[in-house]
Amino acid sequence: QEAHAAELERTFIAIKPDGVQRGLIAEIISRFERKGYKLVAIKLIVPSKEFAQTHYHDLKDRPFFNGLCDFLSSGPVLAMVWEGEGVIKYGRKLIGTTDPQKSEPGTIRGDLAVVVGRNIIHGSDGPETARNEIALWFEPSELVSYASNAEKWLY
Ligand code: FUP
Repeated sequence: QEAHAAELERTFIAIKPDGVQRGLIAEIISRFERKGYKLVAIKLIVPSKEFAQTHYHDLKDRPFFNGLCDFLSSGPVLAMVWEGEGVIKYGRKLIGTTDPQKSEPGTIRGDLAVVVGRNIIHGSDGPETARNEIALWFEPSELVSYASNAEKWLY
């Protein structure tokens, strides 16, 4: 089958400061890569608190909002865009549920995290969120389109 890269879905994935500090970058990237998803953007940045508040604006009325934004802006975050069929929903499956205690073994949070406030990774929860989060974290020029040899074996 011929792959049409432009039609493939994209999602925003971020390794939070706890995941970066714990040395889990390669482990997490590896899980998306081995699945067959394609990395199209990546950068390491320390977001400002204001930026964290924008990223998590949907949660602004929750009691943990302030602590969550302090935490996200407390150190380097590895921001990424991953591409592939079903990557938004399946990416969430790879990640596991919000609370690592409820995440199945085999998921990123299930295998690598213990509490909800330090759950090491973020992934967009739907197509509209994915679009908005990619636009918030990346300039269009930072998204790299390239042919991958694996695609003809994946699709
Ligand atoms: P998720 O989409 O799985 O990251 O979950 P949410 O968007 O609901 O929550 C975003 C982040 O808020 C979580 F990753 C961790 C934090 N959070 C808490 O600290 N306490 C809670 O009770 C729920 C979420």
